[in-house]
Amino acid sequence: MSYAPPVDVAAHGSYGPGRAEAARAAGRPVYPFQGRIGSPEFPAVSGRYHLYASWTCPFAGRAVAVLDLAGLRDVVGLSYVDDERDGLGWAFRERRGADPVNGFRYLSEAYDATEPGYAGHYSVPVLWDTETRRIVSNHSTLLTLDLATAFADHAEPTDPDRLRAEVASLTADLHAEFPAATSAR
Ligand SMILES: N[C@@H](CCC(=O)N[C@@H](CS)C(=O)NCC(=O)O)C(=O)O
Repeated sequence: MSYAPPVDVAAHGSYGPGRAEAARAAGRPVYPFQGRIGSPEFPAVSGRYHLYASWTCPFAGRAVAVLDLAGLRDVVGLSYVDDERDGLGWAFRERRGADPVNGFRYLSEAYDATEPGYAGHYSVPVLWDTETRRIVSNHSTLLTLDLATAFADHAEPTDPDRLRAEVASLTADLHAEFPAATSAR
């Protein structure tokens, strides 16, 4: 496993809106990969798919929350890109760990593997198919919906009390961390 080099904005610039704008200018969806789990191309098979997420992205966080709530941690893989990026986009570094599936150093490699020469936006979350070695979806709404519904045969039965202690502990930590935000209640 290898890591991307440190963020280098001086060399690569910032990750700006340019790639998303290029997609729009080309009349292409900004989130163009929209395969559906449960379709003939992407059947809901345990162990076949991997979610690339980011600690910093609320859309990715929502997909990760669904993995937990649906009891899919052993069904769909999960790893995280680094929290920061330069003009080369999301990357795998020591802070959040290497890419355990493909050994990519940059998430752009997943996009290029799916569509050589891909000129659009490099976003997270990304749902990757380990069998066809391509992105199923980078459309957060659709992929999150599929995670919530398509693996029903594999999901743990929902137990509303299962996460209650963890939620209480996290809530207590958040109140301690942000007393001003919660004291008005
Ligand atoms: N609306 C998007 C949400 C995904 C998104 O906006 N991801 C952001 C992070 S929250 C991203 O990866 N942006 C590229 C970047 O900042 O490098 C979707 O439907 O997938």
